[in-house]
Amino acid sequence: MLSLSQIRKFIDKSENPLIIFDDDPDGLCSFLLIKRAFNKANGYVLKGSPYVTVDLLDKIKDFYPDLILILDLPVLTQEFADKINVPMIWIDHHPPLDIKGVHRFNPHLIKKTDSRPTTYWCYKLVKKDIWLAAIGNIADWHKPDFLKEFTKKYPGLANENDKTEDLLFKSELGRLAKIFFLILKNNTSIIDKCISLLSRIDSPYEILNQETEAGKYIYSKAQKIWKKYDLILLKAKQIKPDKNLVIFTYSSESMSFTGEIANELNYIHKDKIILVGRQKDDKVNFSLRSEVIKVLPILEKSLIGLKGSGGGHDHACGGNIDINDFSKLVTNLRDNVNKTSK
Ligand SMILES: [Mn+2]
Repeated sequence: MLSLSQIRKFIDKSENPLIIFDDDPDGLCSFLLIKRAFNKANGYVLKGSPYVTVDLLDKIKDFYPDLILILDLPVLTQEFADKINVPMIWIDHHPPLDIKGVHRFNPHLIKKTDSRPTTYWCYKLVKKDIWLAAIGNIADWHKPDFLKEFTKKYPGLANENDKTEDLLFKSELGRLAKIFFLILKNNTSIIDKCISLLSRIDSPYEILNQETEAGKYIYSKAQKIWKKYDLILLKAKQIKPDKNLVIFTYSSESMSFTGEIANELNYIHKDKIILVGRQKDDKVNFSLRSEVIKVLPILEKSLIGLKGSGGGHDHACGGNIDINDFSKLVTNLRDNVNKTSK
């Protein structure tokens, strides 16, 4: 595994790095930290898929990178790595995959239980823009050890003694995390514009209080999605638990909110297992959450024999499944949860 100072040297030496990152606040903040600190790098947000595959090769060629960084993406295929002939660095905090030809940085490789977000490590790498670091960490459900320093520098945005979930759902810092989440649900040209504005913006107050043109633009693009999001959230909040499971499904062509809705339901139903599914065509994309039980191994077991796949973290994971197998998945989850909690 590379050290952070080795990664720094790679980026210093590079003239045209390309950063491929996940389309969530952790991915976005990780990218912004590096982009702003080194004052170089093109960014490519990987929308709607956690997989870095050969499908990306054509797009990558357009950037002529001499270094590729992959941030906060859980899966990279060996076939993809084999086709890349510039140095490649993969900074991530999902269960690590052993792919040849890529330099990895992953906290799991040092300590199995360490899954601090990608933004956490990118902040250690650059040591500046603590506000972006705080947003990425909180959005990924992690209260970072530098929160006190953040609250001193940016008063009024968070209370350092609050619990992680209260920071996420009740603080201004949490509102920023939501804004970052929402802007990434826009179309690519709007996302690109938001990213370029975020690469130069000076403070979080610009966005929250809409103090500048850039801040206003970013806020308005979040606001537009916020309304659609709240309609779905309202329905989700009305769902009553069925024993230890809370299951909510909705159908939407354009936008996936399953992860975020699942987080919000988890905040309301703290002792339950949350399953949120979005139907699209003949598939259901879903997110699974629980604080009380490790849902990732349960999901893996429950998917056996079904037309679907999944992955993620122990307490927050997700996947997709053929619509005809969805009810079977629910049954399997219920059975496996009961077996585990006995
Ligand atoms: Mn992450």
